[in-house]
Amino acid sequence: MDIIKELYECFDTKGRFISAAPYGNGHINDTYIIEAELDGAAVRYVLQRINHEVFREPYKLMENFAAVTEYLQGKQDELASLGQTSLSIVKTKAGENLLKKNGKYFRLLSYIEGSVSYDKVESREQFYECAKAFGAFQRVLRDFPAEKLYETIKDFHNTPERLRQLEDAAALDKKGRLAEVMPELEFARARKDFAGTLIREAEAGRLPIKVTHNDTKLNNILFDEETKKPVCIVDLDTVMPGFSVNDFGDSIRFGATTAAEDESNLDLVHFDIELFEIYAKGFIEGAGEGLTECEIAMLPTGAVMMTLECGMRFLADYLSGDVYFKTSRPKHNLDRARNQFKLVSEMEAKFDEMTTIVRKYI
Ligand code: ADP
Ligand code: GN1
Ligand code: MG
Repeated sequence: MDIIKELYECFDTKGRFISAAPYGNGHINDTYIIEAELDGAAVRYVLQRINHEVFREPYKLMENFAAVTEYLQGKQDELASLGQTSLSIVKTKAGENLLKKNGKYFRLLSYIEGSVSYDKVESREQFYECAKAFGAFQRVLRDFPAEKLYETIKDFHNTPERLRQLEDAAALDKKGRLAEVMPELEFARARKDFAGTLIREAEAGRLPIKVTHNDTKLNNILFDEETKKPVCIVDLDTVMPGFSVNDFGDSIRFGATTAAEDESNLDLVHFDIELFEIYAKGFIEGAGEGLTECEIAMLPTGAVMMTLECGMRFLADYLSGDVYFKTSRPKHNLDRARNQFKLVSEMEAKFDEMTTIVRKYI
């Protein structure tokens, strides 16, 4: 951990470094919790190595991160009324938001004390709170100048483009895995027309572009350990203009399921429509007046879209040799892809039910 101490000491902190340990279950960045000591009191920080293979312009990414964080700090009253707070960036001794060291990029955040994050929905109440928080996130950012935001990952939620990327990975078949995944590839191909639905709606002027989070899975919310209420939304790397229904959908794909995202026993993986209903209610309430009729009507499409897209991304990464998402076993990405596609099938079978649920809120 000497290297972490050295990195920590490049930042403008007052505390003396005590220890560091890997933290969280993010698939992209490397996160460490740092314990320091100041005048006999413990202070903690979160050090993150930004994955610059994924985020090709780390400085621009941090400009976004800082702009959104500052904007949210300016909305402290609105956040406080929701029981929430914003992140806070610790600058380097040179006054920068980002540290470049040995060709790698790091940022330091204050640790939000008394918080925890979850990789699986623990209770219906918790999922409802998560929904309200992600809904409110969009509401709080409704007047954020979108033109200030740099696109940190091009075509991040452009689902037709994600299908093209999957086709490219299949055509290259770098690791000779194509034959093994033909049923999954055909599953994705069969949904080519569906993949363009949201973009077509936007082009027709029916679906608005908003400032959205774009990575709304449960472990990107910190909950208060005691009250179990959301205290802070993290992982602001992908805050960009996007569709509100995708923020909704990404939470559904990760949370409205009976199993973890990487469960390999598909008999255990089911779409939970009750959790869908709870989340829909919370998200619509949290977003307030912010959602149009068309957005509400398209929430079920967002759910299927994000689940399909994420499955395609996992599959493409499997075909490319597991270079994007962190993996901890040989077929991890394939398991994840199959898991997401199982959910897609069940969501499709319950599409009319989902539609009836959201129509109650129009
Ligand atoms: P990744 O992009 O790899 O998912 P995140 O920014 O989501 O990285 O951070 C990984 C995890 O670290 C989060 O899921 C959360 O549990 C934890 N975390 C991030 N920032 C903070 C913070 N400021 N205070 C406490 N925990 C945090
Ligand atoms: C990644 O960074 P993390 O673990 O919060 C990914 C999301 C995927 C998710 C799948 C920048 O999220 O888009 O939906 O994994 N983030 C990026 O779990 O690609
Ligand atoms: Mg994360």
